[in-house]
Amino acid sequence: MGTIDGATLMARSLKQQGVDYMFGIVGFPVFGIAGAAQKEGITYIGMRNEQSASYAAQAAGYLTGRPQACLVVSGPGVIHAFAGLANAQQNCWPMILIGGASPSYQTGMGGFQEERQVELAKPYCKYAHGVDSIARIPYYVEQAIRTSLYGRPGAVYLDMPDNIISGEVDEDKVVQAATVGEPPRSQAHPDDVEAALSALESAERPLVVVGKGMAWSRAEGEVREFIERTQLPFLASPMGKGILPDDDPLSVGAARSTALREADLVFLMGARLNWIMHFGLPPRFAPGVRVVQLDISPEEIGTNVPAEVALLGDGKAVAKQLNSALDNRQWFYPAEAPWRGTLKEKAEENLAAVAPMIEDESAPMNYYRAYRDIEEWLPEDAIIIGEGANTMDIGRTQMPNRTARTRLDAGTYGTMGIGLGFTIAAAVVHPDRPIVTVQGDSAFGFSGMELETACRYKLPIKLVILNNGGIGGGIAELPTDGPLPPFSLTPGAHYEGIMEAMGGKGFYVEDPKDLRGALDEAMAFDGPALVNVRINPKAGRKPQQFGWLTT
Ligand SMILES: Cc1ncc(C[n+]2csc(CCOP(=O)(O)OP(=O)(O)O)c2C)c(N)n1
Ligand SMILES: [Mg+2]
Repeated sequence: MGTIDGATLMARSLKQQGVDYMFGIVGFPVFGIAGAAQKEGITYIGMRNEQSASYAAQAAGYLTGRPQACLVVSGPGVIHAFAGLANAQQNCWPMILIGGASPSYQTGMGGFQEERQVELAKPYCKYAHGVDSIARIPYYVEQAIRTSLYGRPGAVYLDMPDNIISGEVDEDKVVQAATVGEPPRSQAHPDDVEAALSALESAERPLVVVGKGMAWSRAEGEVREFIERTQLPFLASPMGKGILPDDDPLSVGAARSTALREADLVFLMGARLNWIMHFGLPPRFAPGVRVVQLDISPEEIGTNVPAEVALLGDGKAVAKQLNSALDNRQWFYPAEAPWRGTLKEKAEENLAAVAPMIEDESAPMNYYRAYRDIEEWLPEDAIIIGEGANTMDIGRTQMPNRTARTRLDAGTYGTMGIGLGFTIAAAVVHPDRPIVTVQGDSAFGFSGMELETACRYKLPIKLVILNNGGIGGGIAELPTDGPLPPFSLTPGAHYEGIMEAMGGKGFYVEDPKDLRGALDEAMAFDGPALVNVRINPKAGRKPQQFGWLTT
């Protein structure tokens, strides 16, 4: 038997554990790992910034159902990638970050790009470890992947010193590891399943909140059956969109605030009562709202509002239990319940409130007018990435999702910068599907240079920038004197020129009548395309009863 080097062993171990994609930036000391990964059949995508690489790895993890890898150099490379670790952790998405490290025999000497990486990674992930032996690489990879995937998914970190990467070991000394199987699917206690259904039956104004936990557990079939059978009104969380189609008649997305505020019982299906759901507290929820909570993580149960019934377990398995238990009940929420009328009325009122903006043909256009064309243009099976403030929030309501895991956005952490990383990951994982990204002009700036990556790999992504010349609100033109407002960005900046310069196709639109044509041309183009749309700097969301962070 011969010898094997650490880089090859790392790549082989990752492949064994179902890692098919690696996003990263090479340099000292990780060159060898990227090359070895390609030899082992892992698709390697070289990015332009580690933040984007780390965002790409977690989106690929969410989309494939297995942790995917991010590979970065020591010191600053690892520090940049922490952005992705933290984001993955908050989103409960799996990923494995592999950081190069200074040789272990130089620890503490002030080595090139030396940093206390394991220590610093710890708060942002489920598991962080230094690899201290070449022979045990498969062991560490198995432990990291299993930890990332099992229970509530999250980020993990492995630290790979230079001497471990480039060192060699006799093949017969390698400590082999088992392949991590699919996560075991835990079930809720049958008494709790019955109690949950009884609670729902007893509610006057029930509301189901469908979160991305159900998307992660691939529970779309079971959730659809549950809603069909119970006829309960439901609301999707931002990335829970598509588990049921947004245009399902039982969706109350168009009456979100009323649904949350007036429900007497909320059934959380893989959704959390964090800031996105206004903590489950007044004034956004009724005081004393009853909560039935399905979650994979015991620590999540009761967060901010005590749960009347806890369904602790895997989303898909528990939804199946609920459906089986319904066989003995023959119950569904009645069609004539007044609650349905309240929600329908409010939804119609909200739709009427935005109708004039949707129809407004003035230039530069408002967000709703822009989204009218975007929505009509969006292919049915597109994966949609949204990023920005107004751009993302309005896009959430104006761009429908009809299948699970077709919406990726700034998520639980509210991170600007995920845009191109998520887009590239979606395009790499789903080469068969249209990938459409709608970003604000500020959001685009955080990861814009990844356009080069998209062009280099010939990924036919379609980017739309809603360009209002600023963060949240914009400016119409740069002031000739006085300080620039802190939120300002260059009005009418020609971001489409960056796409052209990298080899893609760019379009600039000022008048709403030109938008659809540009979108169609972008879609027809066989490669990456960007449509830069001038938006009225004063445009915003429809008037809201509560600010977006009102608790
Ligand atoms: C990493 C990070 N930095 C800063 C912010 C603060 N922030 C929230 S939204 C946003 C950009 C909003 O502007 P834009 O993308 O142009 O969308 P618009 O609302 O103008 O349509 C920023 C900078 C953030 N959420 N994340
Ligand atoms: Mg903007």
